[in-house]
Amino acid sequence: MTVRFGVVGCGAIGQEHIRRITNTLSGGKIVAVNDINADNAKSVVQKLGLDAKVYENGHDLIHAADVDAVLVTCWGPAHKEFVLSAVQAGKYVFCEKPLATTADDCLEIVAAEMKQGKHLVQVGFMRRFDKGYVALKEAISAGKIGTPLMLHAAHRNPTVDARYSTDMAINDTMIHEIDVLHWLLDDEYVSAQVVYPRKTSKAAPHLADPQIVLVETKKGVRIDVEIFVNCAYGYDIKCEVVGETGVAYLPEPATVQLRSEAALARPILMDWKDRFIEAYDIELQAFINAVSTGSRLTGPSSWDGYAAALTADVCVKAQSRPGEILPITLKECPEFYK
Ligand code: NAD
Ligand code: ISE
Repeated sequence: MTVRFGVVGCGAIGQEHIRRITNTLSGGKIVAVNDINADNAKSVVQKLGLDAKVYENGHDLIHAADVDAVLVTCWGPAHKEFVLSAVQAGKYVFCEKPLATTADDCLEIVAAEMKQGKHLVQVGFMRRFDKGYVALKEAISAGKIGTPLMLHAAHRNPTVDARYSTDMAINDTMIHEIDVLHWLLDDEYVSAQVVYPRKTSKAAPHLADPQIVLVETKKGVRIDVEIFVNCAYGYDIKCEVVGETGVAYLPEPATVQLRSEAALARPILMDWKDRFIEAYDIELQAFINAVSTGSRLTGPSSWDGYAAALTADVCVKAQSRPGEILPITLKECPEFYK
């Protein structure tokens, strides 16, 4: 069965996903698009030569009889409205991160999904599908470094636009680490603390950059995450797990090593679109495969969306109380999501 997609939000990542479903992946087709800015939706249809209907209203798109699954790629604050509407209509939905901007809104989605009695939601935390993180998890689970004790991570963007605010370092950027690191360690977070190093002169006056978030897990692993979104030199993602008998590193992306002009060099990617291109393909292909065969979705669930949102809420609170350690208390995970 071909999965017929309706897309809400045709901006940067919406267009990326539309392109990959249309040109790269198998088993999916874009049949409907919507954007609050109708010109965006129309121009995507034209630009990509889609045979898709443009809807003025996202809810009409969700309820269209020929839409099997909804791709929510509009801006974060509108995610809840469309995910909830899709779930209530009994439709599958792939939602870009964050699932919703507050933990309570995520719980509303969780409740609606459990009421349907079926797993309908996958959240776009694509790093769980990245081959590097998968290999790292396998190495840790196989005991190659013994019991994990510490984890050092960095999330560096070359630059951000003027609208990027201090809290976005957590709920837009570090939210990827929040999701992937506890999955990697098979653990849960119990506390968070934020400290601020010297500020880069490249950041806008309103933005604290870089930041360091220190998190502790239930098993006692200490995690430090550096978020540096005006690092200037590239899009660089680091993860190093220190165990009792060894250290495991997230592999670097495969770029060509050059010996030239008296230097040994390897290029560094500049854009998230390129850094995780394969992971985006794999996560969406997994979604399409599950929907078309009616099997259970394998990607991050709405519960994972809730866990990330709650953790992000605490980290954002910790930003305004530098140095203070704040508790992270998740609700008990329902059997439905285990
Ligand atoms: P963007 O600003 O480029 O695009 C957002 C689009 O949504 C715009 O075209 C806007 O007009 C539209 N929109 C806003 N409100 C809407 C509404 N109520 N109804 C319909 N359309 C609406 O942003 P983006 O970079 O594409 O980000 C979109 C989402 O994807 C965000 O939640 C972001 O966090 C996420 N994202 C995820 C990744 C990742 O690595 N997984 C990368 C980038 C963005
Ligand atoms: C963006 O929304 C993403 O999700 C990228 O992966 C992240 O690196 C960037 O900081 C965010 O703004």
